[in-house]
Amino acid sequence: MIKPDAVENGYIGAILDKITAAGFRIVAMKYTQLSTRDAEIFYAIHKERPFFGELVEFMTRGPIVVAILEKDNAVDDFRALIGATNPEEAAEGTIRKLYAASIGENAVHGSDSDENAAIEGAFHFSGREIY
Ligand code: FUP
Repeated sequence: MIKPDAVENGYIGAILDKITAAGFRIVAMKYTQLSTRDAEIFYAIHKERPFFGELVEFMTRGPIVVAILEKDNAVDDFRALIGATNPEEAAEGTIRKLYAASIGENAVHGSDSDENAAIEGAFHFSGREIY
């Protein structure tokens, strides 16, 4: 996901450029906005965390870009491309270092395992939208 902060700041094109330049193939993509219920379900794993309310508020405040990406070793390589959750700790040249302002508003989301990638892909897309 390209999150609301990055969309508001006009970084959709720059972020997609870095993603495709790094060798990822886009197999599904859409511009959409999460409802409160969508965000609560997507981030259910963080339900008990103190930042959950702010996270849901942030993720629903404007449109986002969602995509399914394909590549060998995609989960690890994408997490390397986006950098640490906290942009202050993200390596130079990573998407979060370049385009994110804070840990709460950190520009992009990447799945943390193949299993969660499949779950998250199915959350956003029907089979007919995946190419
Ligand atoms: P990541 O896998 O890097 O997206 O990070 P997490 O799954 O740990 O966190 C998901 C989202 O929760 C982050 F993108 C932003 C939010 N978060 C906070 O706002 N504060 C924190 O301390 C940790 C996460």
